[in-house]
Amino acid sequence: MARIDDAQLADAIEEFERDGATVLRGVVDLELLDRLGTAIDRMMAEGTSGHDRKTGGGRFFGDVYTSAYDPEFRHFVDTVGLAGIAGELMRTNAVRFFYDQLLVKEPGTDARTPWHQDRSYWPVTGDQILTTWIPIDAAGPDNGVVSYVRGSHKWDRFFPAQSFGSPNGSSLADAQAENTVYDDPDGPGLRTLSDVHRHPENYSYATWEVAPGDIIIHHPMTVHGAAGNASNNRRRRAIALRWLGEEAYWDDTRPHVFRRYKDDPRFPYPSLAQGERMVDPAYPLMWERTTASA
Ligand SMILES: O=C(O)CCC(=O)C(=O)O
Repeated sequence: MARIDDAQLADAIEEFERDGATVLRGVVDLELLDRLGTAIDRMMAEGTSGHDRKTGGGRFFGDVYTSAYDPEFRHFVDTVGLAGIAGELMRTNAVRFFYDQLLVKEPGTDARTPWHQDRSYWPVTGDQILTTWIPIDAAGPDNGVVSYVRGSHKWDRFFPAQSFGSPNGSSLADAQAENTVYDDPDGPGLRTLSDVHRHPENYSYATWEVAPGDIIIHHPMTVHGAAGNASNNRRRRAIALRWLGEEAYWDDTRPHVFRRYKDDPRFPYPSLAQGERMVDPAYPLMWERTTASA
């Protein structure tokens, strides 16, 4: 497990449970991050994988499940040592790796990450699902760090998935012009994605300046989003690693982003029945609580 002292961990658990997001400083090895950064740059230069978009003056590049086919990404997932931290924050006894997502916002891109909840996109229910968002470059509000609506993981609301790839998801102006992005089925009112978007003053946000080595952690129901990268020269490369605890259950009743991988042998897909725990070779076990860590 990455090095973290007991006081730092206790503070992080308290903030995570109260706000739905927290930050940990200096927990990722910098050489490992450099190595990942080189792999990302190679992948972006090759242009043979990932999803590439040029929006505004800069590039928005991303990929999902990169670790399934690129050994450098797999090496990062296997050695970064964050599964134990995820286990402590989820208060679970076993942690499985769910998947990774690469999100690069180059200087000048106006590609906004719309406000959303992650669980809407996933075939999972349960409380023990967690994301570690790992910046490879220093990130802050000017180059598109992610912001979290404090306490939104406890709203008891479920917002259907919206397309990030459609034009109306690509910039704040587009989203405002085409309000389908933020049309909540519950209609107008407090605690909806559209209200967060239109009336940011109604909410409190957790937003951090982060440096390489830091990680941001968030709950699957926390409403979050990010601006484009408005800087001239500050890249924003980040990788999100998603983790599953014991209380995470397969839920194939709704549309979700993984269906597209079902018949593609390059990607893991589970053989789980509706409602089963996410215990499957597609989600390798990465950490188990021992008596010493209990
Ligand atoms: O990096 C971003 O812009 C968005 C990240 C995100 O939404 C996530 O990791 O769940």
